[in-house]
Amino acid sequence: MAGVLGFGLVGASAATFAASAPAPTVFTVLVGGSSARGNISSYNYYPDVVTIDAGDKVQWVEGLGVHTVMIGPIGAKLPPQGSPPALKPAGGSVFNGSTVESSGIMLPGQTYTLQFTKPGVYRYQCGVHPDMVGTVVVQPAGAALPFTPAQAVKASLGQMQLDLNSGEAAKAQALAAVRTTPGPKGTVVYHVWTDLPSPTQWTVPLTTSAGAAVGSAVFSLGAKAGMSVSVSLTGHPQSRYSADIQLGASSAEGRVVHPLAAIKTNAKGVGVSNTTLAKVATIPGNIWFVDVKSGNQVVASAQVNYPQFGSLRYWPGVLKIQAGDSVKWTQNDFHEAHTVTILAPGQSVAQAEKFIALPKGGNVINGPGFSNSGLLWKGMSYQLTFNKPGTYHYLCLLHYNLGMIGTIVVQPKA
Ligand SMILES: [Cu+2]
Repeated sequence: MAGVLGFGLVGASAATFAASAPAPTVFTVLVGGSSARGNISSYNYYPDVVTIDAGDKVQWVEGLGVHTVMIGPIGAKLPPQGSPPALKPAGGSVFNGSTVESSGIMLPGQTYTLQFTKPGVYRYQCGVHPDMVGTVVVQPAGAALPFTPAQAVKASLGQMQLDLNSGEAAKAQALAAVRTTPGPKGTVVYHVWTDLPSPTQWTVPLTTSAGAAVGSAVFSLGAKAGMSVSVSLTGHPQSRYSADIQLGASSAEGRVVHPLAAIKTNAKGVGVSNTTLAKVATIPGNIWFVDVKSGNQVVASAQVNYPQFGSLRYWPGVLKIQAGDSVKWTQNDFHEAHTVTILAPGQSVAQAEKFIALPKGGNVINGPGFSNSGLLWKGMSYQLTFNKPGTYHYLCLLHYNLGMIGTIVVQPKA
């Protein structure tokens, strides 16, 4: 498996693990994932929760993306994603629970290792990508571990595949049809997606601590900011259960971020609650837990394993239109920003990069020339009308070197 992924996995073997050698055990966490063809990326740490003992080390191994690892004291505010301090290395090689440690930008194949000395549940995040988070659970030294390093790697590859499969499904949806709407005077507006949309609905199973399935929680994103959460439960008849969304690695850490409506069960023990949360625009993955309680006791919980993927591509990458038609690009993914940039004849990418954040050139193209959307974040659009036949190549100034390029072929009006 290590050969297929292209990097060596470092960690104690199962044999040395069982012998509890004095040397610290090293757990590997894979950073980001990529599909075999390279056009789907996943924004996650694998495994998303790694459980170690005080004195053990975690080694993060960067895949094909550009990410960081930032960790600090429980509850501490870390530098905002994308800010200069979030991208720079900080600290050393030991995390004692009270410092801020930061890998800085990790390029493909790079590693970053921290030794953890203080028990606790520590959440960490990427300094580049929103909602890319992971958790290290540090148990007291010598405590029994749920997984050996080898078992953790095996579980992590399964998690990565789930994210990438979700991305492949979104890609199939992106390619299923040419999306058009009528433009003025009999012209056509073609819709190109930049990146891929994440699912707008996601279901997670509710289980007891013993693993028994007792219901589910369904998250649905509305067209505008806002989310509805529906929790279904089978419990005791004619009972009342409270429910909430917590932040953390497990209900043990639990800080409630969103209370949910109580669940009242019927004579058969079945109940459903529906809650609308205003202004929640994404479904965070691996940060949220849903807990269902009877009195103060947690009777069921669910980890919200929402898939975190994207694609540094335009969909479709090549499009044929007629002179007078328009193309409207819409950015789908919240993990990244992109640009739609057409270079002028003889203009270099380096020259164009000076205008990366500035829209330039208006919305009509009458021939070769520079045009730039500026940075497109999730939900933002950019529209160009092509009046002159020709072949127009364009690129994303942030990701062109990773293959984010597109072509519009403008044919004479029929
Ligand atoms: Cu881009």
